[in-house]
Amino acid sequence: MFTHAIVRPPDATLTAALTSASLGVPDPVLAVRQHQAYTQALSRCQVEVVALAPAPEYPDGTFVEDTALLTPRGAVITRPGAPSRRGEAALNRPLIERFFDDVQTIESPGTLDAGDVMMVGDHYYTGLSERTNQEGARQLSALLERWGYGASTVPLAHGLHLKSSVSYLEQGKLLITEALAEAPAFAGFERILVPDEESYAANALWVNGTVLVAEGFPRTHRRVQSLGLPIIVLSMSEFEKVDGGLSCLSLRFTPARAS
Ligand code: CIR
Repeated sequence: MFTHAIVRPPDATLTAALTSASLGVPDPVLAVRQHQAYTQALSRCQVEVVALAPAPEYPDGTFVEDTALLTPRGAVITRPGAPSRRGEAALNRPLIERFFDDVQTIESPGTLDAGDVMMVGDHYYTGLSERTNQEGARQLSALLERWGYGASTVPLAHGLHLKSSVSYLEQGKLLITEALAEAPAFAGFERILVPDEESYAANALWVNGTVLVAEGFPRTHRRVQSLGLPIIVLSMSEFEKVDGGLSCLSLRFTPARAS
């Protein structure tokens, strides 16, 4: 369960965000509306939402997930793989320090986007991607193991981040693309397949028993609902244009402070 979420609303500079998609330029006004619906959905899931101020110097700044990994035992400030995003991690750090006593940092030459990190109970899977290198994953594993967690890596051949292709829905269930479904790391899970033509829908977000899903992917919606999980469908068109998904837009956590 999570009690809090950190978000940062998008602003006009979203049009300059990094992208590999060919879906056109995002409309920042519509993106702000979609983000408002997203924050309302988090609130409906019993999460207290804390909003960072917009950061026009960082066009990708709304994708706060990549800048930190927040665990029940401590926080890790990442070193994002895209040079244009590196300053976001330091920018977000002071807010994270308000909620965590133990705050660690990924150091150069390590790179890590937390969109590559999937929490499954006490174990963390880290995707090795264009953004997250071996050294970043090694540093993260060492920190997690110090906190008593398990850690392992998953080589990625497709998608921006690990969680572009797989989402943990709790109770041993993974929502996963056909391309990643046979990865040995995930052999022990119940795998709910996302059809190829709906692959964007693999980035869903379990929040306190409800699953946030992107609009326009009915087959995936039915598969999640058939697990007995309620869904909230959200319009994500403007974020999809810049490779962003539901998980990217927030950091979910429960504060870990002694007092
Ligand atoms: C980027 O390329 O970094 C952003 N345009 C999208 C980041 C998406 N983040 C995520 O999946 N966690």
